[in-house]
Amino acid sequence: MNIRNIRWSVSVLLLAIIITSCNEQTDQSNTDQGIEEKLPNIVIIYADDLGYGDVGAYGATEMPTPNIDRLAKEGMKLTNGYASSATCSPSRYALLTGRYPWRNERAKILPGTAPLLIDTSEMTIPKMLRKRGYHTGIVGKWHLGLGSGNVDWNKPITPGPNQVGFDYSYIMAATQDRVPTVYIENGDVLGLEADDPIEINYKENFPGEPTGKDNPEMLKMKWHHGHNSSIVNGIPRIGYMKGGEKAKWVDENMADTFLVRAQKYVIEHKDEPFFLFYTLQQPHVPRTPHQRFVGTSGMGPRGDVIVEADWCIGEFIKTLEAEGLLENTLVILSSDNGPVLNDGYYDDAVEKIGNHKPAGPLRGGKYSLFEAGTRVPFITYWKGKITPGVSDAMISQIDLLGSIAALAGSNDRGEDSQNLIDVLLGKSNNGRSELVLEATTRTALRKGNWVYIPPYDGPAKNNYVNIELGNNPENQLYNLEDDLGQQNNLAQSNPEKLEEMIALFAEIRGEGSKEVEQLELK
Ligand code: NG6
Ligand code: CA
Repeated sequence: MNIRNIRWSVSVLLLAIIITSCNEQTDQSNTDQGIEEKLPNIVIIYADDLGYGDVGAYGATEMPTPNIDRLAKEGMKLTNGYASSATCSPSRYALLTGRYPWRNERAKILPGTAPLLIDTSEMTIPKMLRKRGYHTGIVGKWHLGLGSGNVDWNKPITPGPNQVGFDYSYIMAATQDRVPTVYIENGDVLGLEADDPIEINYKENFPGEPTGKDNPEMLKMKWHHGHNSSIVNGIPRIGYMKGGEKAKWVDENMADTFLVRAQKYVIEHKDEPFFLFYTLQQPHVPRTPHQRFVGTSGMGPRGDVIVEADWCIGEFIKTLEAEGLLENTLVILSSDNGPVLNDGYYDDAVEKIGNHKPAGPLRGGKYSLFEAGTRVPFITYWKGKITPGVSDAMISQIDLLGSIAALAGSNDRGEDSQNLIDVLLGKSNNGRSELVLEATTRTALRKGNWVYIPPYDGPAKNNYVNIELGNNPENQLYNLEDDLGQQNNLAQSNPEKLEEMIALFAEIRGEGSKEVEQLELK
């Protein structure tokens, strides 16, 4: 072969390689487009402190929740669905990252000034979906920290939701009972005026500013424990705030404000696959139903805001329907932790509870390692796609990343996230075989129907909130199959099972299996 022939052969080879790789690219983009056309929208509706027994579909009889009940009846009702922790920030962290919250020692209830809890390099549901061509948004409660320490609320706030995968964010920074009491859209405080800057401090008050502790005459809602710092709209909060008068939210309008933004988001993004994390603030304290919901539950503000939340969910679903999106949208509804009645304000939650059982048949509540701390309503709905049913498969919110990734054709996974998309879609009853449960700094293990709670020295009960925490200096072992209410500790009578659970717990939890409770009680 002479030199010309060699050159010619090399050219042909190169051309062939180029053509092949072009074809591959074309194929690739065709495939992507092909998938994208069919990719369903995904909406996660996430309530705050809604208990397992707080909705009709899970047994509530004393208060109407027709819209949530309809989703459960026409979709999948999961009876063994868990939040990843018995409080908010860790549950939200785990939901978005697919990673157990106890792997991140900062994943605890955060003050309004906490830096961003999610590392910007971590995989998250919105990040994963964005790579698949989704538009991603969050409307509602955030409570995952903002900035990198010492946030200046008067400048663009970053990093935040927009730096961990959300294209659009309309949030409250922390909780309704924590300052700053303002809405933040894509990092900017809305309605802020330059001559009235916001200052926030969680340690000390600003000179001359009234507080819930010193100025009870200014309060329209009284504090019971904690919640005695700055007063906003007659409600005493956690943390001190000065300035930002025009930017402050109106508590009674919050549900409507978030609903309208969530609806607007859907309408604006209906022509592309979208992911919306719609994070309701109810029924967390302070419970401030809009006037039109006052008295609708007969149970005081806590019941009224559940009725209000249910209404919001109904209106939101109507928007999906009106936009012709119901057949192409997977809706997942759940709660960040279990229920609490008195969580720091006198608001009749205890007095007017009547026969209602927020935890249903479960023991404990918010903050508790018993079942009601983390087992929550968990419903999936997709018109025409999910055959209505009830599933007792065990699933955790940490599995949403892996499951949604599978649905969207992504290989991204969270560290602890399992692909349980078939469970969510009602095609399989094979859930997790085991799950680590968390409440504040404590963890326990569920495997099959067995729950093992290691010895913890902390108080058996939080007397402020009147909830059993699950602490006991002895090992606890329960069989949920015939003891859903965790009344019979079988640790003594079933040493073999106990040993097996202790060994598995130590294997999964490592050193953390020996951590002791450091309960934060204010
Ligand atoms: C607690 C608050 C409680 C609530 C909770 C966070 C006190 C005494 N209690 O510290 O009212 O705000 O934090 O709830 O301050 S969560 O659902 O966001 O985790
Ligand atoms: Ca919560």
